[in-house]
Amino acid sequence: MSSADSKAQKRQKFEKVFEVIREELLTHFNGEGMPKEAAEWYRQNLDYNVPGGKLNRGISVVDSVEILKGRALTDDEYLKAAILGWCIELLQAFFLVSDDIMDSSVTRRGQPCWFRNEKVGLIAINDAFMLEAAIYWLIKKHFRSEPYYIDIVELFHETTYQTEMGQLIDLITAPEDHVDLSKFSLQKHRLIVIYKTAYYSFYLPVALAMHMSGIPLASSTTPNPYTLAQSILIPLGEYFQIQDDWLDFSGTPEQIGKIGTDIVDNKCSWCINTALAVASEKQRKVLDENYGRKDAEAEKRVKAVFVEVGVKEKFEAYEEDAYKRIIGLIETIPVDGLGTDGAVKLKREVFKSFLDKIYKRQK
Ligand code: GPP
Ligand code: MG
Ligand code: MG
Ligand code: MG
Repeated sequence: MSSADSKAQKRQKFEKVFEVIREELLTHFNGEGMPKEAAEWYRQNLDYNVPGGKLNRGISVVDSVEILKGRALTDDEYLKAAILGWCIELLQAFFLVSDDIMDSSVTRRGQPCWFRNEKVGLIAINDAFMLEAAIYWLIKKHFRSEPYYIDIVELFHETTYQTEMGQLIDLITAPEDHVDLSKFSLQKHRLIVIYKTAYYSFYLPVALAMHMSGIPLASSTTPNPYTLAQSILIPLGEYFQIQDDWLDFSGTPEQIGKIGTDIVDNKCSWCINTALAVASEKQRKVLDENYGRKDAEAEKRVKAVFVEVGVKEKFEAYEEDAYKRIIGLIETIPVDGLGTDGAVKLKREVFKSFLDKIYKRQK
């Protein structure tokens, strides 16, 4: 069996669990006496917004539990890991439905953004809240009697808060009516992306897998395994969001499933920061006059400067360097793993497999 086949099978198996959680959520919803048309709405909200992405975050929970346990999972263990994986996908859906309204985006995963559907509009805000609420309902149903129940609930809450802090600074660094490129910097960019993306996309899946595998949060192991995991996963998340910024500029809508909006939205993205660092006076003037304007011609002029200053070459060099640097961080874990109080070893492979999922990604 080729690795592409096994990847597709893995995805299919994971997708089957979505059917399970969707039916659980709808059965409960109906049990509350909700009208049929409301149940139909909720089902469409779930189907439209939750399962259609790359599923890297969700599947990484399952992969990480398998690596940590060092064996194939029992059916019950698989189901539990996959449910936590789907809880991250629900969190992601909650963020994306909201983010697309805030970024005035047009498409997502190759279809109109949820709020762009005629019948939906701002009901999308409540739909996003329901996607979030579903997480805690599912965790309670499936994990209430586990010793790590409160740890994972707190982890979801804290990670959500961090992501909202990141979204706040992303938004206020990109005012719609006032372009001032002198306020951007790679330092500011770094803070934004660590908070808006890295915690929920990279630390959360691995930390959930660590809890499920029995690694205690208050571990006497030095370094603390959760702190060590974070020291690798936050740089990994930063690299991922720099890829996202790069693809926003360079990817076609067919390729990335969304129309890039960063230039028009005046975003403090990696591309503009990289261009600003090397632009000539003349190029800088073009950027000042055209960045963040709701105008397709202005956007084209900005893109032309990005090409001229070699943002592509700089991204490729960044990607190689990031990969090597993250491998170096992974190698701070002892070859045979970091022993923990839970007797489960934190292994390099957890991080390597996550890195391999995103290295040189094209979407
Ligand atoms: C990615 O930003 C960050 C998020 C999707 C987090 C949103 C957080 C909220 C609290 C709503 P992005 O706008 O670059 O993502 P994309 O390019 O996919 O629109
Ligand atoms: Mg955004
Ligand atoms: Mg966005
Ligand atoms: Mg983006």
